[in-house]
Amino acid sequence: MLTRIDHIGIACHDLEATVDFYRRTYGFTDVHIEVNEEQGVREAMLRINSTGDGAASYLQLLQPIRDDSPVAKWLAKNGEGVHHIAFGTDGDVADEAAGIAGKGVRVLYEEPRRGSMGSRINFLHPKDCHGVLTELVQKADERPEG
Ligand code: V0V
Ligand code: CO
Repeated sequence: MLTRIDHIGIACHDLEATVDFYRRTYGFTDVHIEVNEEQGVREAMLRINSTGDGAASYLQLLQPIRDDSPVAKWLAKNGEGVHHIAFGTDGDVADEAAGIAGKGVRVLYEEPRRGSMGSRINFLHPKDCHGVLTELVQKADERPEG
């Protein structure tokens, strides 16, 4: 089941400057930065709630590290802005993706790939989702029971 908005992905030209904007303007100071070579990005996850209920949500700021990466291509066409939304699963992301594929929506990867902070991710094609690139996320600590 999809149980939350895990994150909103935002494409930017300058990761440090954009992180600084969110820090100064809203006070989001819990920042995790990593490089994802496969996805062609350097990204910052800004935790935006700390209610302690385990249902954290994030902004994901994305700066391309290669000109041929999906985010570089998108930035060249659209400029900075919202690039994708990501739903969090409460179980295995592969099962979730298979269920959605069965409804006729294109899932981009045959197997889940590595996402931020040890998560497993997959994407749904924006043309099958009313123009929204949609990501499915299974957090590192959300392994299915058993
Ligand atoms: C492209 N299109 C989009 C879009 N990207 N529409 C909405 N939102 C987006 N982000 C539209 C585009 O305007 C075109 O529409 C059409 O899709 C084909 O686009 P294209 O520019 O020719 O690009 P493609 O087809 O080469 O690639 C598009 C896809 C690509 C979605 C297949 O971006 C992709 O593989 N994305 C998944 C990986 C990704 O985005 N990684 C970065 C985040 P018209 O003009 O034909 O109407 S990594 C991440 O989130 C991580 C690590 C994490 O969360 O942990
Ligand atoms: Co993402």
